[in-house]
Amino acid sequence: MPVDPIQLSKFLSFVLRHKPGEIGLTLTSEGWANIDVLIEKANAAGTKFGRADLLDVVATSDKKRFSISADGLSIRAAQGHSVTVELGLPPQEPPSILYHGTATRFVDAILVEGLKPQSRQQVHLSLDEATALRVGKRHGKPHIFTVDAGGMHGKGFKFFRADNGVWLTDHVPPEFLA
Ligand code: HQG
Repeated sequence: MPVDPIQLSKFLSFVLRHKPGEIGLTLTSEGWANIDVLIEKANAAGTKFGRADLLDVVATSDKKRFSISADGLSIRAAQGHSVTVELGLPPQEPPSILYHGTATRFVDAILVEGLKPQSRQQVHLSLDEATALRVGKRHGKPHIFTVDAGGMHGKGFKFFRADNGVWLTDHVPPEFLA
């Protein structure tokens, strides 16, 4: 039976970001899974796909959600983890402005507490408003915050750029939000 790439992408996101143990998989501390082992464990757990299916999803993922290691043997999620991983990304100077899309019902709490990673490892920030709008719409009626990333960087906050261009930081205090 042909593999549905969207279903496979969701499955890969689930095991590589959140629940590797669900199929008996172990990630390295940097979040990598050996591709052959991943396929074997997934197939044993009832999700059937092959290497070509996986590489096709990696290549066609709209948000470039997955990265393949330099030696071609391993795969990891570029961002979005709830499991503890150390992606090993170098801190970088962010663009002066970044965006965060959320739902209007979260706005009051965010203005008090700032942006928190919630169930993920870090706060996710978008390069452009259109992307932030799409992210916000996943949660309900969207609201876009502008983040003074340049100001934060000037105060020593660290920023990281995931392989897919999403910007990550630990926490955005409310004074940097507009
Ligand atoms: C909100 C998707 C109340 C935050 C996207 C967000 C992204 C607060 C929600 C990536 C809060 C968490 C991540 C506070 C933050 N009080 N609510 N203090 N601080 N929030 O899904 O950023 O399709 O964990 O605004 O494209 O929406 O999965 O994070 O609404 O890049 O590849 O708590 O996931 O990519 O939601 O999305 P999420 P996110 P994928």
